[in-house]
Amino acid sequence: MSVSLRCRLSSIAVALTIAGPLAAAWPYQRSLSPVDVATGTNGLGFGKAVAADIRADGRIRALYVGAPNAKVTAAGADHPGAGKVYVLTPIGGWHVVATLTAPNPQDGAHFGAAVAVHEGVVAIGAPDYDYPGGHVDSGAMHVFQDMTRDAPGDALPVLQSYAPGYRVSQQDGTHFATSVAVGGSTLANGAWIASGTPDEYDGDGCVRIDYHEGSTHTYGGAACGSGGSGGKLGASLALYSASQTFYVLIAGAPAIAQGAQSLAGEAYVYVPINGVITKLDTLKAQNPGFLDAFGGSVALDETHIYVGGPGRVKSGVGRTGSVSVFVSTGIIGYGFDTEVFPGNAAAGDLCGASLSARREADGVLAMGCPGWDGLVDNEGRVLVLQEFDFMGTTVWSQDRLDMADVPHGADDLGRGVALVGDHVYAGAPNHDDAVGMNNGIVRVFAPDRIFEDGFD
Ligand SMILES: [Ca+2]
Ligand SMILES: [Ca+2]
Ligand SMILES: [Ca+2]
Repeated sequence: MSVSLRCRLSSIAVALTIAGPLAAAWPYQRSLSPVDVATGTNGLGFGKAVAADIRADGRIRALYVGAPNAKVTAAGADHPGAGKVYVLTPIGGWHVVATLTAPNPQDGAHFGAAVAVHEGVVAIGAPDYDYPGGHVDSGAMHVFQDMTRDAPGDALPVLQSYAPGYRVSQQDGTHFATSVAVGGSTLANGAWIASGTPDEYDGDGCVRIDYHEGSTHTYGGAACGSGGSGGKLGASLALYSASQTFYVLIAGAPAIAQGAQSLAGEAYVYVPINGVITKLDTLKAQNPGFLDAFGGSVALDETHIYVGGPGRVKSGVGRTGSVSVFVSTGIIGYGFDTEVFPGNAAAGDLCGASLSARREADGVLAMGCPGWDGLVDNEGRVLVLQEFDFMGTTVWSQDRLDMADVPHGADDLGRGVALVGDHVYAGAPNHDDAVGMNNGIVRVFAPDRIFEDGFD
């Protein structure tokens, strides 16, 4: 015991002193692409949303990658912008194992603009779906399940539509399912599925949650922004549950004003009380300012809540974006802990446009900065932030993902991101491929050996 503890401390110390909190790099490993893209296709947007299904032992089962601008051909008719979600698995070598579409694809519905998955339960938003009768951009959510996830061995994922999870809005322009989140367990054992509708009630916004078990569901209620706030509640969501009766749901309202500062944003913590979604706490940035967009993204782990503010201003630099960290304060509620700004940053980096926390290891987080200018403007990047409790002081190290000499352009890398164990899957939806422009790609990164040891 004492030996392993000493090893762990020494590896952290080595990481801090040799690599330094800003200098460590996670080398590029590989790229993941869609396979069925026809010549002449442009603007697919593969990688705008990235979600990972993680096994109990920490291995990735499948990666779900949204391509919301994809054309879908069904019954002999083309539907531009109907959208797809590609299911990729490492089982048998990384490959596309399934392509999900809406059962009735619709032009411009943008299925795959939002994707969430947990224990084989997959929620997919199509926020620009038009409900029949001319309800433009009311939005829809589709749910699928991985039927072979619990089969013996490493069976390939087989996805099937889960009809009881299908939801629509019938109100024009609400953009229901702009965000989605899944928590709990399998559909057999009980799963929570949440959705955000930021343009409901003229942009006050709402979030909703349902509990699904087998073919039945229990509505857990809606929470909406205060009247006239225009806060766009539900623009982002994160959900955690280990119980059939309890969850923690985080929702961003990035357009709400703070005093005279418009579009400053805030985020809320919801829990069920007597089965009904109830606001527990309100999270705000320190010294909120105009255009912070605090709450543009949210994530959580065992003891932290993370709120991205892609418009937050780094002192002396400009609007780099940041992530604000909140920690549990006793029995209920969360308090501000610290705000992490990107190192070597510039205005327009959009850091915090996406976040992905490592659930099983407190204080490890990937932060997407899709507006970062490297060799090329707006090539984008991702930083991996890691909390160290070192000699009684909390330190957040920042590792960057290193493309090395891999050719790339203004790819928007980090628009979507998933952190799984010691791998980062970063969506770059504006990547140009051999077929056309802005079809997108997912880049995979993993740390070198010394940093992997530091995570133990
Ligand atoms: Ca539409
Ligand atoms: Ca930029
Ligand atoms: Ca491009």
